[in-house]
Amino acid sequence: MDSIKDQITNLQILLRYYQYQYHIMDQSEVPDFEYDKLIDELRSLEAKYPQFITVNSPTQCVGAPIISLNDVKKVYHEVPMLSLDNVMDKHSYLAFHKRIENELQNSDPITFCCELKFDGLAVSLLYEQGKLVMASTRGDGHNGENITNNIRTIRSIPSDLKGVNIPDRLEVRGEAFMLLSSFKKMNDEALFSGHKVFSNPRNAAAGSLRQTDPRVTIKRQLSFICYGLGLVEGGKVSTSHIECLQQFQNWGLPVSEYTRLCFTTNEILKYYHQIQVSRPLLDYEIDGIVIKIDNLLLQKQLGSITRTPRWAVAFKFPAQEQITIVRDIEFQVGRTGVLTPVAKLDPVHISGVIVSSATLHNTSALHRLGLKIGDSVIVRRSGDVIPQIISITNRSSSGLSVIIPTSCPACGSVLQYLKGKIGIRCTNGLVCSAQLKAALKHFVSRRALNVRGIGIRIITQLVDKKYVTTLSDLFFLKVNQLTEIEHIGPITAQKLINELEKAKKTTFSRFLYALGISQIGQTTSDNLVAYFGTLDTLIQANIDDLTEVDGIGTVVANRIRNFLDEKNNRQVIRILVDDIGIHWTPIVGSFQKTSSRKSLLK
Ligand code: D41
Repeated sequence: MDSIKDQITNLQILLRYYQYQYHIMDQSEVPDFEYDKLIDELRSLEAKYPQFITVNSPTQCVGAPIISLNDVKKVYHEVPMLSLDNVMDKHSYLAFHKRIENELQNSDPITFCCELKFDGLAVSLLYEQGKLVMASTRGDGHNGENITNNIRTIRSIPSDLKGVNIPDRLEVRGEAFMLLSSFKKMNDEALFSGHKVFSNPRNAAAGSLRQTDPRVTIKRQLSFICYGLGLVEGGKVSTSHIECLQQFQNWGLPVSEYTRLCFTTNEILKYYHQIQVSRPLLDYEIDGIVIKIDNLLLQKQLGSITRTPRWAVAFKFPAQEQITIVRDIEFQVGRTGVLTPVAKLDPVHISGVIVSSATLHNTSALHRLGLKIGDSVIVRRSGDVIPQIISITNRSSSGLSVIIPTSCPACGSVLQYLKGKIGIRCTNGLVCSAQLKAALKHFVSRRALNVRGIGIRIITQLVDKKYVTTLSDLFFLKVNQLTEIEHIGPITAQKLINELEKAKKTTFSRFLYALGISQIGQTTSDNLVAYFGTLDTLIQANIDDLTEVDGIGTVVANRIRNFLDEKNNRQVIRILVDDIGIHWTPIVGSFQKTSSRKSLLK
């Protein structure tokens, strides 16, 4: 009997520690599914041996323990903020559905409202006479923290509701989260200035909401989506969930455009699969869908068990994270010469794909994590992006330190240490074979010159055989050189040459983007083209002219100027345009250098 008690106590201690790491320190040491597994284990042990349940067992409080880093004010939730039960597969979902049908004993078919499950933080907004008076976190479901000042920095949350029939007191519940694009931007900036880098958007959103200085939060750009009601006094809302959401929208509150009504299990499963397919296209993280009974009266009839309503369930997507072991660390040289550490892993399956390598942001991330070869790590794969190492779960006692290269692993040249030691860079430019390969890959890519049939496999061999030493060499390739590449016969070789010929007709913006100037993406290229109109005008532009262009600051302006001032780059551009004949239809109606954008705006 003692060992059961120990087992329960150990699980309680471990889970409390994980909760603390997650909710207070904004770090996760275990993947979510591992945490869920442990809490389920504890729950079933406590169900069998209720004498060992303690009031502060992690199973007895939802979410964050009521301790916090700062002395923040507590807020009591008159209507408790419940959490959601999870199902992980179709079988368990169907069991939930059947149970509901049985319990309601309703002859009419039940309507369900299906929504996305945003991966952020549950927040409650209190409006009095249509004015936002309080915003709070969920905390343990009964007591949360007052985060009104930070919530006021979220642009999509109105401080005044508009429209008619607004109850005197209205509590709206929803999820605060960070867009993936904002997350990336924030982390890039943090890396540059040596600030804390967050491992995922959820932790970043949590960190932002817990900021004591709202001026920091405002820079973090959080988003919000409403998904439910809390308190309603002095007024009425609809008795249908989807109509409530519609009402929220009419009052100016943000709701998701993906919410749908479903009438059968087949429709619900179809929704689940459709959302799973769209998931990589979204600019935010979701970890599943939420299925709710639409009728609020039926919801009431079913009620809740301690922490979760009986009328709703979260149907989660399969885990995107796994634990594995780091076997080696290699350094890859990117297009701009920056070295990225790549961990070679014991292969693991993550959502249908075998993952055997993962990147770290940069060399400083390696130091920050203190990663050693032999350590166990959490690897995350989301969408089509390269898998990433999120954190270390277990440090190997005999772990080998990573040897940071002192010369470029591709060309052997001396390395430069970047500002704030955030990274290391090979400054050999296109003379470095790794940078040349990456530059060529970008040059021919779909959004650049779109040369079909040429990918990294062919590029690697062409560079290794020294048939291509600059971007322009691609266009001088002969059939007999191409046939020396594996799997290329004379017919394919001729086809590739034809494709290269076709690619010579392009647009100015594609050409500019294809050059691979650091920080010049498609949008910036479009803006540069719209502003300068011709290559000659752009080449002559000074820093002041460049900073007039939408989205270009002094850093990017200097990058462009440095690129254009480099003798080799000027020569490659000249060869590409004058000798090879890359051309585009001239742009009409651009702003041109003489007409300043600022004066146009006046
Ligand atoms: O998008 C979400 N994360 C989401 C969370 C959602 N779409 N709906 C939710 N509905 C509820 C109930 C049914 C309890 C009102 C939720 C949550 N709860 C929730 N999220 C975190 C705690 C509770």
